[in-house]
Amino acid sequence: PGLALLDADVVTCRACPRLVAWREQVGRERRASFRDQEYWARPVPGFGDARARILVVGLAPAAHGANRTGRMFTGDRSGDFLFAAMHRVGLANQPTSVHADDGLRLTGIRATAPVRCAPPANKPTPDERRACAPFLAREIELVDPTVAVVLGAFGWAALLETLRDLGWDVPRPAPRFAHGAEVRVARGERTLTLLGCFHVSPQNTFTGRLTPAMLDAVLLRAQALAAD
Ligand code: DU
Ligand code: SF4
Repeated sequence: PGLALLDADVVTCRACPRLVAWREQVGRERRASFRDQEYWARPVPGFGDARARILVVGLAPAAHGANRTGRMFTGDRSGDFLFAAMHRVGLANQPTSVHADDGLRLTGIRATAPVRCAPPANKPTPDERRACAPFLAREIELVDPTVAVVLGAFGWAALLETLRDLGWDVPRPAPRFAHGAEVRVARGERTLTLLGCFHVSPQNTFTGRLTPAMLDAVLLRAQALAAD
């Protein structure tokens, strides 16, 4: 029930004028290329296991990926790369992710983003990041993961800031993002381990900066930590 309420609040949000305009403009302009489909063009909620031990934190919906399909990481090459890896390590029931009703189910893992609307050039402003942060905070409180796989420096900084706001003992200055970085924070008895990973965007995967083996290794490490 908590997550359903969160999702309802996310998908109706219009707090960022620039992003509301952009997500709807992209939808209008590109709807013709995807004639048979509804273009989502709204904020995108988290997707996957409500009781996930592992939370994947990206950046924001892609204009023609999640902004089109309405499901996080779904419908573009970033999602193809990510969900194929989840399937290889046993966290997803199928390797492909085409549209929001394709039967994909995640077990033990959930995908989300610190900004829920597609931003121009994949670059949200600091104000937009701060406006959207309460949704990530609520998702963390509801799901209560023990591991966060963080795809890229933007998500890394946004997640650490949100965790600090939630009372986790995030060091100052905040730890820097790196592929392979592993940072453990605590709040009372609870711990959360952040694992840094290059983003699954084509600019990283086409160039070999992030290979399937590298992503598999991060997910396997996340599973090992989650099993502790
Ligand atoms: O109604 P539903 O979205 O299929 O979710 C039913 C149930 O399955 C809920 O507890 C979330 C969970 N789930 C999941 O584990 N993995 C998914 O990818 C989607 C839903
Ligand atoms: Fe609302 Fe977040 Fe979208 Fe801004 S980015 S309009 S806060 S859902």
